[in-house]
Amino acid sequence: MSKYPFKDIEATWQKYWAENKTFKVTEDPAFPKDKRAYVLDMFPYPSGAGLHVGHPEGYTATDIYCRYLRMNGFNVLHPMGFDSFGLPAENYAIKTGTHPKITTQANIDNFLKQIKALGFSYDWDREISTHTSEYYHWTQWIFLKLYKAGLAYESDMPINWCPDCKTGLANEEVLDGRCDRCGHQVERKNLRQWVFKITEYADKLLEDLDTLDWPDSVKAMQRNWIGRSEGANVTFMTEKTNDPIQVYTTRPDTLFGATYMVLSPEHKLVEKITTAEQKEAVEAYVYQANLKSDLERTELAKEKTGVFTGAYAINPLNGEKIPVWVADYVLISYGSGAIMAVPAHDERDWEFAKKFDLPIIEVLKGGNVEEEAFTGDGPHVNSGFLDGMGKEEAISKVIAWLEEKKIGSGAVNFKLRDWIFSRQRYWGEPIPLIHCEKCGIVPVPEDQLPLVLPPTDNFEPSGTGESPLANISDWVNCTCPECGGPGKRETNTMPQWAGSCWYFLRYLDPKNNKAMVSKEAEEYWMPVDLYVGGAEHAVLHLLYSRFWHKVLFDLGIVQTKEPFQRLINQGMITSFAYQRSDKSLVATDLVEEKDDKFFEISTGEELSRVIAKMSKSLKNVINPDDIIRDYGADSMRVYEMFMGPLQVSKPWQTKGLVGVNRFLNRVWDIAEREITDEEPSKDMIKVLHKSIKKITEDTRDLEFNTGIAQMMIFINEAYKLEKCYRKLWEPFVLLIAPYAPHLAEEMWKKLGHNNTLAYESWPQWVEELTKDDEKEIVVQINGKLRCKMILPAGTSLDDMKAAAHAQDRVKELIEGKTIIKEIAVPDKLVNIVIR
Ligand code: ANZ
Ligand code: ZN
Ligand code: ZN
Repeated sequence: MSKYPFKDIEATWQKYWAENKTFKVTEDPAFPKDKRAYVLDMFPYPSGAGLHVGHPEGYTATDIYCRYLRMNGFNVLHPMGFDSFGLPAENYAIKTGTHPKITTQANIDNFLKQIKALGFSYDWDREISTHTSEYYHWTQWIFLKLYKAGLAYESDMPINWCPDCKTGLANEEVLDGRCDRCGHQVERKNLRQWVFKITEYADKLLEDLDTLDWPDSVKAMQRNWIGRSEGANVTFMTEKTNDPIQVYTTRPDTLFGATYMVLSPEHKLVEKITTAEQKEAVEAYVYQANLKSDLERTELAKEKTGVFTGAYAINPLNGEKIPVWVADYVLISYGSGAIMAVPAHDERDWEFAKKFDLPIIEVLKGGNVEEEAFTGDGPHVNSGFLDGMGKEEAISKVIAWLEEKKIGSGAVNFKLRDWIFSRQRYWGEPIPLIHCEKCGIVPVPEDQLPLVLPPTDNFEPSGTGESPLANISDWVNCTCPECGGPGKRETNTMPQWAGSCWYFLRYLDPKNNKAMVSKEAEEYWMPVDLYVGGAEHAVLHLLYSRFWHKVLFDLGIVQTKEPFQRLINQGMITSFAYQRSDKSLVATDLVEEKDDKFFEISTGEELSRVIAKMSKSLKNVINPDDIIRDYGADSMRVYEMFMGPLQVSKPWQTKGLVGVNRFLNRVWDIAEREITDEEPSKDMIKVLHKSIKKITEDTRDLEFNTGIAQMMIFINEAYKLEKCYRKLWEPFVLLIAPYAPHLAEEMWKKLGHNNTLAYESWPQWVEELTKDDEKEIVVQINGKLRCKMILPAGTSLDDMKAAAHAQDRVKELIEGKTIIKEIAVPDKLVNIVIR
């Protein structure tokens, strides 16, 4: 069979689409609101490694959907751009001295070449890159809007700090307590920071999740991250110094079981209440705790540590004197940074009490608190006026009691922390603020934006906790816009999240230099109807962008409360890896396959095949460029969609890719046959209508793998015909077009059309023609007609007999009789012979 000329075909059509701007889209008022669609991909960070196979997965899915929508009369916005500020480019600059602007542009060019080679139907006139001043002009403008709304503040906060890289790190840049760049242990360091009050939006961010068509798992992750809990603040007094210690508890009903208290090592009272004898031990402990990350400190599995302060506090409920400890499992950043410990009913407290031999008092019945903490519900005991009550009742009773006595009150707490927004780095948006000795902090006037990132070859961080921008004194020293006196620019930059918080708005009106987006464009397209991307963005990007959007909404700048109406997470494309019996992995190139078994070449050991992430060390990384070169973009597209449902993770199998390529070759083979206007057989018409129905529904529902399976069924039948029937082929070419657009355009041309098929009408099916024929079957017993039944034409003989036995009349007549013989005639009758 001929290998179809995908190289020529793909190059030709990519050129055609680009030259004719086939996918350029405008805000055409002729399309009513329900015929407009905004379909968005998570834009890539243009890394030096280029595109990996995960990118085309989501991008192909949205592309198929967009092409399908266009053919169904929709005006479709489908843009692409680059998230191009960020750490790797700056690291590379420090290592090689190449300016990040140069590496970033080179990487973008490479990504563009790769993305364009896949034939996606983006409107390239709307391309954006977040590192360009035309773009970050508006990132800075939004920052000022948030600042002026009182949502940005300066604060000295302990943050993750790598002493080796001399920079602050975001939480997501710390892995297992170590620096993601150099592996050095991360410390906590107080640094001056710009912080956003995302916590002011905690309630809205939580409530509006209910309005979104998002995967439940992502919603659950956002809910957990926001972490709303209800409980009470309770004040304990220290015994000698008479200082109030406020604690936050979700279980005020367990107050009678509080046998000790814990202050976080950073708590303000630690120094004050610690006794002279305990001073040295406490100071040493506090110093050690400072070196650990929050994650290390709170991990359940970690051995608990702590020291006694020597001080006592009084339980306000029963007047008992309880010891006050310092322990790092209590975080300063949550609640009030102090807890009442109830070892009988809290796991962490239980472990701590066991280790330090502190009393465990049961206050709810139901478990064995000597063995483990009981966290369930049950009647209260040892609890005075709460005895006998269940959890909920006891909680409200005790809160009422605390409120009456003015020693506590009901309280709501969030896990969500304010968002540390500044970075001590070069390759990011400058924060447009000026420090003036006279006027304080002064925003850069809007008409002076963009505040351009100054060029420099000195990217090395200073080590003082300042960004490299602090070294550029020409830039730092400026005039205060308010008083005209000397001012100093803010030298921290924004984190990578800034640009991606709002990029979907810029696509709507990318060249506007008067506003971030015109009201008309925003009203025309928003919200995003479908957003597809990886699950790793469940909290950070998707939470940050919802926050900015809500602020912009409250300021009247945008008109939708939520940016992304529907979200789909694509599954990860994994790979196979090979495992020895001791579970160690063998690189793919050291393995041979014999009779579906796998062996390590050097030792002959049989290996088991397992699923693993693609990785350089396992030599199982697939490069999209190689696939496109050897099999073509259409094969790559169809294969990635055929691997399985979009949302699940699935292993790459080159065998499967070859199979898809063979399928497209067969399609081409049919297209090369003599085209005829003769009427196809009735059976083929039926196959066609069934296919139109199935492929339409599956494409609409983003169930591309089963849609492709139906195309294969159709091609199996069409392949048996000698000619290419126009009546069958025109609709089929349109059906496959979203999936294999280059091939389809070429076949459309062969059918005599001289225009792109991108805006042809999607084929329609006739319901009648999708139904199987039905036959009336006669059922006889001993040759005598007893009843009739309707079955699909071509029902197998066994199924016909079974259907006959299911008839009530037959059951009745053969009861207690012996069946001698059963005869079935296809599509006609069943005769049961009994005695
Ligand atoms: C007493 C108690 C008894 C608690 C009990 C739980 C069970 P969530 O539900 O996650 O919001 N806590 C409070 N502040 C803390 C801090 N800064 N660091 C570490 N732990 C802290 O957690 C609230 C519970 O976590 C609080 O309720 C408190 O322990 C602890 F049977 O108080 B509880
Ligand atoms: Zn480091
Ligand atoms: Zn001033």
